[in-house]
Amino acid sequence: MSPRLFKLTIGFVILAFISSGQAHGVNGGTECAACTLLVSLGEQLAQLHNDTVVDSLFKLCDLLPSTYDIPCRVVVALAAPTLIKVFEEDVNADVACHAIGICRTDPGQKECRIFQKTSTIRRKLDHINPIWKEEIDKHTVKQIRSNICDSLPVLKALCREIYTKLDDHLPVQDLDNDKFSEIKTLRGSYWRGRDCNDGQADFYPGRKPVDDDIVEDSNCNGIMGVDPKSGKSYEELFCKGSRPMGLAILGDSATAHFHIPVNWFTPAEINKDIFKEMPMVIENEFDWPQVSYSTGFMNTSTWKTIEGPTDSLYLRMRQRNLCNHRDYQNIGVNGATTVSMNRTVQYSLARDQKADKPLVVIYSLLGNDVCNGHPDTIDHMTKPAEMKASALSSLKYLDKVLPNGSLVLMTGMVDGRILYDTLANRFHPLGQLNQDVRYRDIYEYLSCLQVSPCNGWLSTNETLRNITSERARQLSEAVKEASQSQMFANFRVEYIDFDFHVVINAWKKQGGKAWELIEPVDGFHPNQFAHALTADYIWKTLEDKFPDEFGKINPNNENILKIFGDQNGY
Ligand SMILES: *[C@@H]1O[C@H](CO)[C@@H](O)[C@H](O)[C@H]1NC(C)=O
Ligand SMILES: *[C@@H]1O[C@H](CO)[C@@H](O)[C@H](O)[C@H]1NC(C)=O
Ligand SMILES: *[C@@H]1O[C@H](CO)[C@@H](O)[C@H](O)[C@H]1NC(C)=O
Ligand SMILES: *[C@@H]1O[C@H](CO)[C@@H](O)[C@H](O)[C@H]1NC(C)=O
Ligand SMILES: *[C@@H]1O[C@H](CO)[C@@H](O)[C@H](O)[C@H]1NC(C)=O
Ligand SMILES: *[C@@H]1O[C@H](CO)[C@@H](O)[C@H](O)[C@H]1NC(C)=O
Ligand SMILES: [Ca+2]
Ligand SMILES: [Ca+2]
Ligand SMILES: [Ca+2]
Repeated sequence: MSPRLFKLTIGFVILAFISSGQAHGVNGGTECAACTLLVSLGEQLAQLHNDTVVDSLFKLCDLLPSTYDIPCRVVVALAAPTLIKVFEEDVNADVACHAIGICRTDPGQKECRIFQKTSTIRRKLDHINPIWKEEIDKHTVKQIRSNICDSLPVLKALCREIYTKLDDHLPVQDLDNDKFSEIKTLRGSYWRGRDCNDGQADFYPGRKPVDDDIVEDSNCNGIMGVDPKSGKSYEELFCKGSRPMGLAILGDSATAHFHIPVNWFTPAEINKDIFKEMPMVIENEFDWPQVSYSTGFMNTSTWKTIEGPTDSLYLRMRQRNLCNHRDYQNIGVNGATTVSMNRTVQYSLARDQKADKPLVVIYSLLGNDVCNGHPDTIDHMTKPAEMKASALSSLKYLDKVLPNGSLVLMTGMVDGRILYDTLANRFHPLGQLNQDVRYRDIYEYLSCLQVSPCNGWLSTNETLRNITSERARQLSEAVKEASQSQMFANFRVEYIDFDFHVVINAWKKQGGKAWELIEPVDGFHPNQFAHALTADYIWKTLEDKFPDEFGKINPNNENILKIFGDQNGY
């Protein structure tokens, strides 16, 4: 049984949340976590529906969208003989994944387990169901050993796209190479304003209008043509004096809005419908920038696997001036640090210093500089001097690409102690059915496998959590120093603290509880409700501190609305 099969199919989930680019752990690491998660899900489904584990897993595969059901069945078929053997007895997912060989105990490592030794779950004991027998026989004989990307045609296409083109965080489909796309996913219009002409590289959101957009809409804001009364172009009439500005954010998974649908991991809620959105979720790297606090613009009622209000900095800027329509870019990358921002991520920002409108750039790296999965986690945290130098390098780069009159806003890091404090003793979705897995258990398990997204904060060791927060505070200070260390020719730079307690307090005032603001599956990211509140918090901070930076409310908004309606949408 090839562990890579797991990694590429359902294991995507775990892989993405363990932040890209990090070590893959010990004792089977990521693949082991994915296997245990999946088998445990099968076990719980078996319990709910009086079924066997293998039957449940096959049925689960049948619920997946067509691209994934075949690889899923291959994986299950390969694992089935072992699973049937171990589930003839009362064992649990840990034991099963050890038996399959995906989880192991490497020399010098301690054994990692989520569950108690023996299962207390009551379900049918496994045996070979004749319905699956043929499929199981076929695959055990065949033994797929070659690279999964080459072995299944469906995955071949997917692998190519995801692994080669997405590495640079640019849209996968972009015919004119202007860094804007006509499609939604794969870093398309869910991430950056939709390209209104993908055959012309000088037509894209955010540029100053070509020939005042008399005949064509070159900046994709839906405003074009000539006012018959005055003979002036509408761009000149409605936008020219209004100080239009775009919004871009450089950041991490909190920026991109990482979200794993909780109903995928809630056995009682599993049905065909909730998996329909899986292709979209995977093509977006498990991120939801289209409803995020920075660049969100869509209503979550579009999907079944996310809920909560949408509010964003982009929407606020657009509301202030409709000329800003579609001028947004979300450059959030899961796992990004200050160092990777300077080395790679920032280069995917699209802005032409001469041809484009000024930009408000948010630079916000909330945690990965102190978060890693290493056992000696402190040694692997970014050092303050390194933080300052990288942040400063990024600012110098921005000075080469941002149009004059831009604004750069840098945020500090969050204090992640809030995570452990609010979640540790609560049940994780995986443990809700049998009340047997708490967040504390998940955190320890991921630490044990050395694949934790953040050993420092997701730790039972309070001293370590405190040390991590102290480092985060020093790193925030380093960013602040970088922001104040010199003047830049083309923008003003400002620093603000990112105080998540303000968001929590706003939520509590509405009668909510802190844990309700955290992503339930990963126990690590802010969720949709938190995003909407964050938009309000950051926007108010900006308006309060820099009241003159965003121009006045455009007095022509109503005229634009009247003549151009939804401005060609998104
Ligand atoms: C589970 O199914 C078996 C036969 O497949 C049946 O004998 C048993 O009564 C069922 N148990 C429940 C609780 O429905
Ligand atoms: C989102 O859609 C729901 C139902 O379609 C509607 O009630 C709600 O007002 C919408 N919210 C926004 C912000 O448009
Ligand atoms: C930032 O990135 C550039 C380009 O890769 C590199 O030359 C520079 O040394 C980096 N700065 C720091 C502080 O690492
Ligand atoms: C951790 O920090 C908190 C808040 O500053 C403090 O109350 C607590 O005593 C500290 N705990 C340890 C173990 O250092
Ligand atoms: C907690 O973490 C600190 C800092 O890494 C370490 O010195 C200490 O030994 C740890 N305590 C326990 C009980 O593991
Ligand atoms: C940017 O604009 C300001 C004021 O509009 C001007 O003083 C400054 O020289 C400009 N900077 C550059 C690099 O063009
Ligand atoms: Ca394009
Ligand atoms: Ca274009
Ligand atoms: Ca236009």
